[in-house]
Amino acid sequence: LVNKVEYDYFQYHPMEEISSWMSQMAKQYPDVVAIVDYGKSYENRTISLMRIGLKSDTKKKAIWMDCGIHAREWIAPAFCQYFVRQILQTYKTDAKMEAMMTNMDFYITPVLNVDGYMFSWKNSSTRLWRKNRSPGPSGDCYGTDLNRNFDANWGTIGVSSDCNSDIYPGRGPISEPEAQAVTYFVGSRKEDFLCFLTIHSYGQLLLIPYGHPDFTASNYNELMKVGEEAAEAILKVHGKKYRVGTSPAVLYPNSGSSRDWARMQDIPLTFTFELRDNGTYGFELPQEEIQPTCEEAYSGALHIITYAHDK
Ligand code: ING
Ligand code: ZN
Repeated sequence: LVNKVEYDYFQYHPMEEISSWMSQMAKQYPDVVAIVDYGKSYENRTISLMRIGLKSDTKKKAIWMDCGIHAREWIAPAFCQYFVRQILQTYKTDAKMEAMMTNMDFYITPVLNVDGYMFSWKNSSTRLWRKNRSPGPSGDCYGTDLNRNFDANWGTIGVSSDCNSDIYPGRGPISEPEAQAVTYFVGSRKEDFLCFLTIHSYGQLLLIPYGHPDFTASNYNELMKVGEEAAEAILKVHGKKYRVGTSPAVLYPNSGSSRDWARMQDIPLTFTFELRDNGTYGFELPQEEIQPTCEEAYSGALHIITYAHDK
């Protein structure tokens, strides 16, 4: 008999452990959690999401959340796992969560950029890898920035044509299998999605569309309002300030992001979360900060999701 050790949500986990955690959760909650394999990475690894929801007689709406589109942002996969645990822990006693899990399915990808995430775990010299692992056109450079590769004003701003750059957008829109996986999965049921949340670090920001300064979301005011309310909810948990706005207003412009693509598909509430910190540790956020970061981000995400559900 093997002693069942509790999963530690407040440590960073390598890909193998996250994958077995996913299967474990599906086993533990067979009526609520299903694993859906929806793509293959460049290096032919499976890209999986967790579909979480309660049975319902009526057609369900959906929430999208992906973590780990950028390899080095380790706090993001940790957050997706925490989020899954929280919703599974609360729905039995919390009527609101039970209603949301009845009316909606949560589609959660704990690690989207599987190859890059594993590469960032390889050794200390690869720890800060950001992109996927596909070779560039010249053969001696690797990786496309998956958050520049989506079909949303692709290649127009905030990118570099140098394939050694961290913001190389790829050979063309959705040239990368990881971006294709999201595009085809979400695109095939885009009417269902109320909300699209993509989780990054760092900077403590809630970013709304669009990354290109020439375009404004038709529901810009709504996105700002819901974002500001989410930032207030975050502030209340541990006093951390998150700024809200479009990428060009808050930091710098960009193109080809998954958030912008999702908004262009008419998914109304699309946000990029930039979790802790503000640059003290950056991508190498100490493990002591996993718990407070997850707690505050959960509160912010839940505000947006609740708004989407009740609307
Ligand atoms: N930031 C995102 C990136 O793809 C972003 C989102 C875009 C932030 C533009 C600000 C401006 O660059 C990270 N940290 O990956
Ligand atoms: Zn990122």
